[in-house]
This record gives sequence, structure tokens and C-alpha cells, in this order.
Amino acid sequence: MGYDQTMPSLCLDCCKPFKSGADCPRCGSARVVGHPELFDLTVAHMDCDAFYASVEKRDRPELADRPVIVGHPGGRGVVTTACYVARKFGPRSAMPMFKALELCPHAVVIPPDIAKYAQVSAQIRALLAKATPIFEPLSLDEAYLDLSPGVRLVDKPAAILLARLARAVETRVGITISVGLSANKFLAKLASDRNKPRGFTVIGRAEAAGQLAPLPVSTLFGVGRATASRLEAAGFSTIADLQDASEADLIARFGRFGRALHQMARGEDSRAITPDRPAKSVSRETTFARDVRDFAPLAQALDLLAAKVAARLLRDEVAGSTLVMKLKTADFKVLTRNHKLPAPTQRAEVIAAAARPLLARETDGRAFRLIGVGVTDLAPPSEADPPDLFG
Ligand code: TTP
Ligand code: MG
Repeated sequence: MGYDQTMPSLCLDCCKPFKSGADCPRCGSARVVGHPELFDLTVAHMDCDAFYASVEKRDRPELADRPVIVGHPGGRGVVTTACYVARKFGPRSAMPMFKALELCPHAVVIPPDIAKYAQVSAQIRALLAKATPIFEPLSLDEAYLDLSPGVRLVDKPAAILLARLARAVETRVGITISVGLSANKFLAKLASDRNKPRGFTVIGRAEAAGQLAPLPVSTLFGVGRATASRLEAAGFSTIADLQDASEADLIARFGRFGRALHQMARGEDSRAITPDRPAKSVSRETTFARDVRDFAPLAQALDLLAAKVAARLLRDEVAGSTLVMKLKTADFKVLTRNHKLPAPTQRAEVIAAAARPLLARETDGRAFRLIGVGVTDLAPPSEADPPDLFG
């Protein structure tokens, strides 16, 4: 974007605002962001660049310019993170390690150290907390921030706080992040992904609909692969196709989700930013009057417990990302089985459906005196049960 005489601008190195010009008038840096709405927008999303790999590079500076892949080496491993040097050769997250090493044979492979990444994540969250009490982590390496005037802890425009945050993460934690600044969660997350690594991207209210128009419908929050194919089959492949349809038409075709599609296609999103809750898991269990061996009565108990768990999740305004099923055998041996859900949930059917296959695997004639079900890895309800209609 070109900068005219009066473009609100911000230097990403010295974090000072100014009114015009390509380079920072204070420090001369060319790392400058300019946007008409720069100092009016207050919803942000931050995401660490090549998170695991960046932490490993920080700890082994001699690898700074080398391609680094984090993942378990050997036959069946997959890539968890490829650094940006390695990505130039093709390796990506979730790619089988053998394939990544075919593409980039000179990569340095480092096994993941999740405990270390969790520590770094906590350090970053402590920096987020200095800017605002209302931030919502989505995973170890990303979070939404509410930097509106009534909420932020420092009386400066959100853009300045965000530039300071990015700088603080670099200097104090030793890795880089990319940030997005916009009017709501959907646009802020879209923005943060746009100029990685070390990006600072603004999507203004005025340009949102125009920028969304050419993008595929799968860009929208809640449109997974299955929903995207159904939308495409109905003639909606780009967001522009949705923008051209009336709200009534979309509601007639897709029900309540049609309204969400209509709004998101225009860049509107009313989801609130919800800070983390302290509770760590929600579960319910029952001890049988008489030991039970058969799947059917166990599954029936499971359904009841799932309903109780769901009720509690709704009441506490949390959702669970990982399902936990527990059984106690007649001789008091406790088994727990976990299953990572595709998305956090608050719904009894989702909990019960995920628990049943785990139960089926254990009902092999043993007698059980107790069954329990619950969820852990709690997430904010705004991330729960994305409206993937046909998924
Ligand atoms: P991402 O933020 O998706 O990826 P990233 O931080 O590595 O790279 P980017 O610069 O594109 O944001 O995920 C954060 C971390 O989560 C990542 O470093 C490793 C882990 N992860 C996996 O273990 N498996 C996966 O498939 C993905 C996508 C991530
Ligand atoms: Mg990341």
C-alpha cells in the first residue's frame, strides 16, 4: 500500500505513531504499517511464527540460518513444525518426516519438547496480560486480544500496544510473532496469517468485504471441508457468491447457519473474546449397584453421564477439547481412555458419540463396577461446536 500525506502510520521498530511518509521519521526504520483505520481498530489476533522451530532456534543460535524441522525422526514420524528456512523447500506441518527429508535432506531434525514450548507459551501469556486482561488463548501459540478503550490496561491505541507486544516477545522471549488487527475475531485471525513471519496486518472495516470476496468459502469460520463442498455444490464457491445472495435466501437454504454465512461473508462477526477459565476438567461418574459386563447398559449409563457433563459445561461456559472415559473393573482396576475431539464441544451427543468407540474397545467380557465420562483441555465456548452444518 502507498502512504499518502495523512495516512495514520506506526513504526514497528520504535513503536511510535506518525502521520505520513514511508519510513519512520524518528528511527528511520522501513518497518512501517499505515492504514486509514490503524488507530481505531481494537480486536487483535497473535500467532507465533513456526512456533516449536522458533523456540529450538532460539536455544541453538548456530541454527539460525539452517532449515530446522521439529518432529520425531524416523519412519513413521510427522513434521510438527518446519521453520521458514525449511518451508522454502516444501516441508509443512503434518507431512510425513520421510517426505519432508526427501524435499529438504539437509534439514536439522529436532524432537519436540512440549514442556519447553508450554513454558514459552506461559511467558508470552504473561506479556499479553500486561496489555489486557481480556485475552483468549486458542492454543500454545495463538490468542485473541480485546484492546478496546474500556478494557486495555495502557491508554494507547490498540495498534501501538500490539507493536509493543510483538517487540517484547522478540526481545524478552526470543521468538517472533505475527499479528492481525481488525474489527472482530474472524478478520483479526485472517489478518495475522497474511504476512507471516513477523507480520503486522490490518484489515479495516471499509475494505473487509472487498478483500473477502475472491476468497474460497472455506475461509469462513465454521466452514469445514464437508460444508465447503455442500456450499460449492449449491453454487457458492467464493465468498463473493455468498455476498451476492440475500440473507433470506441463505436462511432458506441453510437455516440458522445461513444467517451466520450472510454476516461473515460481509466481514461481520459478533463472537466475544472470552478469557480462559480456571477449571481444568468436567466429568461425572456412576458406580453400579451390581457389576456390569455388557456394552448396551454401559452405553446407556454413558449417555446419562454425557448429558450431565454437557449441562455443567453450559453452566460454566466452557467447552472440552479432549474426551476422557473412565472404567473401574470389578477388581478395582481403573482404566482411562482419552480421545482428542475435532473441535471443543459442549454437547452431550458429541461427548457420548466420542466415548462409545472407546467403551466398545473395553467391553470384552470384563465386569465393571464404575463408569465415568468427562472432558478436559477446556476451551472457551466461542470455539465450541463450530456450525459445520453438514460435517
Ligand atoms: P501453527 O501456529 O499452526 O504453526 P506454526 O506456529 O508452526 O507456524 P506459523 O508460522 O504458520 O504459525 O501451530 C503452532 C504449533 O503447533 C506448531 O509450531 C507445532 C504445533 N503443530 C503440530 O504439532 N502439528 C500440526 O499439524 C500443526 C499445524 C501445528
Ligand atoms: Mg503459529
